[in-house]
Amino acid sequence: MTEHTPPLVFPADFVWGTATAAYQIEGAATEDGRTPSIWDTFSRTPGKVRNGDTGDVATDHYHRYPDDIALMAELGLPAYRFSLAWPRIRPGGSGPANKAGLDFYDRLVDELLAHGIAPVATLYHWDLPQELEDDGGWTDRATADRFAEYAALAAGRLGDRVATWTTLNEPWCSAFLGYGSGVHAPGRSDPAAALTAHHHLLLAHGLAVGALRAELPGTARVSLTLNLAAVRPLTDVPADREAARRIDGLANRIFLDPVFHGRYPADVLADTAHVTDWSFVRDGDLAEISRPLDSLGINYYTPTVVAADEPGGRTLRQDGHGGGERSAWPADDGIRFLPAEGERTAMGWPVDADGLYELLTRLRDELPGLPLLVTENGAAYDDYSDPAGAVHDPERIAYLHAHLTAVHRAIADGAPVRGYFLWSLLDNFEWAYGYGKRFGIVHVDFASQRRTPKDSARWYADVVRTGALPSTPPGTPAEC
Ligand code: IFM
Repeated sequence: MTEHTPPLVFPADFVWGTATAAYQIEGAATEDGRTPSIWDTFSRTPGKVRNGDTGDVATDHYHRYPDDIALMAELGLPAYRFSLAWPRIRPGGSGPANKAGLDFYDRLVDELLAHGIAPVATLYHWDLPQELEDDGGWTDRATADRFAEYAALAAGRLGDRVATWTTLNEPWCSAFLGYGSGVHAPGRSDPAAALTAHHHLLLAHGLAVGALRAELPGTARVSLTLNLAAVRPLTDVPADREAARRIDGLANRIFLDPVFHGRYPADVLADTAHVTDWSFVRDGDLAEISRPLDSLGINYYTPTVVAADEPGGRTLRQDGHGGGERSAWPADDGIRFLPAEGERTAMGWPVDADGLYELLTRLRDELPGLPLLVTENGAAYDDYSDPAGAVHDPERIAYLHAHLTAVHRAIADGAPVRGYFLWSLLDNFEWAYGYGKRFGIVHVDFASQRRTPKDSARWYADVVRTGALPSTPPGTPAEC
C-alpha cells in the first residue's frame, strides 16, 4: 500500500513574496537625476567586481518594471520586497528630494497595487550616495541624520500606499564587508571603522524609525532586516565553544542587544576593546536605536561553523561574499571559519536548512511575541536555458523545499513567522560576483534582457497558490 504524507499547510494569513534590491536590478544609473552611489564607484574600480561588471544596466527593471510586475502577477505572488535607491530619491544624499526619483517609486507602487501585490519597501540596501561617503560615509555620525531625513521624504510620498517599511538590509554587510574586509563598497579595510560604521548604521535605523512613525499612518509596520548567523562550534571542546561565543557576539548580539534591549553586550565590548574604545556611542543613542519595532526580518542562506585556530595554523577567512585579504570580523584572531559538510550552492555555501530553524526558534525564545519575517532565502546555481528555452533548476527547488520545511517546523514549534520572501525574483547583479551568480527564480538573459521563469518559479507559484508545501520535493520516490 502506498502512503502519502500530507502536505505542510502554512497559516492562511502567511505572506508569500519575492525580494530584490535597487542596485541589483534597476540599472538606469544616470537617469532622471540619480547620482552615483558607493556601489557605482566601487564597481567601476578595476579589480573590485568580477568581470568588471557594474549595475549600470542590471536587469533594466527601471524601464521594464511593468513587465516584471505582470510576471509576478502571473505567478500569483502576493507580496514584493524591493529597495528604494537613496541616490535616486535624494541625489547626493542631502538637500531636496528629486521628484523624478520619487515618481519612479510612485509608479512602481501603483503598478504593484493595481496587480494586487503588496509592496514592502526597504530604505537601504547598500547604495549610499557617494557624496556622503566622501564626507566619511557610515563612519560619519551625520550620515545617520541624512538617512532619517531621506526616510521621511520617502515615507511622505509613498506612505499612503506602502504599509510595511524596513530601514536597513543586512547592516552587518554594510559595516563589516564595506569597512572591514573591503570586499563590498566602499571597500575600506579598517576594523575600527567597521565598528564605528556599525554603530552609526544602528543609529540611522533608530532615527529612521522615529522619522517613519512621524510620517506614516498608525497602521504602518516598521521593521529591520538582519542577516543573523546560525553559529556552530566545530566541536564541543571549550576553545571551539569560546570561538562560537565570540562570533555570535559579532554577528548576532551586536545587533539584537542594542536594537531590542538598548545595550551593547559586555563581552563584545571586551572582545573589541583592542580595536576601539566605543567612544562614538553617545548618551541617548541606545534609546534611539531601541525604538520598538513591529517585526524583525531575517535573511538566511547557510550556517557559520567556527573553531579555535590550531597553534601556528592558518586562519581561513570565510565571509561568504567574495573572500578578501582582510577579515570582515573586527576581532576574530585565533578563530577558524570552516565550511559545513555536504552539498553546496554555486556560491560555495553549504545547504543546511536546520540553521534557519535554529535562528527562528532562538528568536522565538529571545524576543517573545515579536513577529518574524524571512525576508531573504534562496540559492544561486549555474542555471542555463536549454535549447527548448526552458530552465530546469531542481537543486533550487530542493533548497527551497528544505528551507520552507524548516520554516513550517519553526511555526509548528511556536515561532511567530508571518511571511517568506524568496531571494530573488530575477537573476541580478550579485555584488562582488557581478552577473556570474544567478539567484533568480526567473532567468534573465543579460544580453537581451529576456525573462524566463525557471522550473522553481512554477514550483513556488504552486506552493503560494495552495499555501502548502508538498511533504517531499519533486522527484522524490513516493513512500511505500
Ligand atoms: O544578493 C544578496 C542580497 O543583496 C543580500 N543578501 C544576500 C544576497 C545573496 O548574496
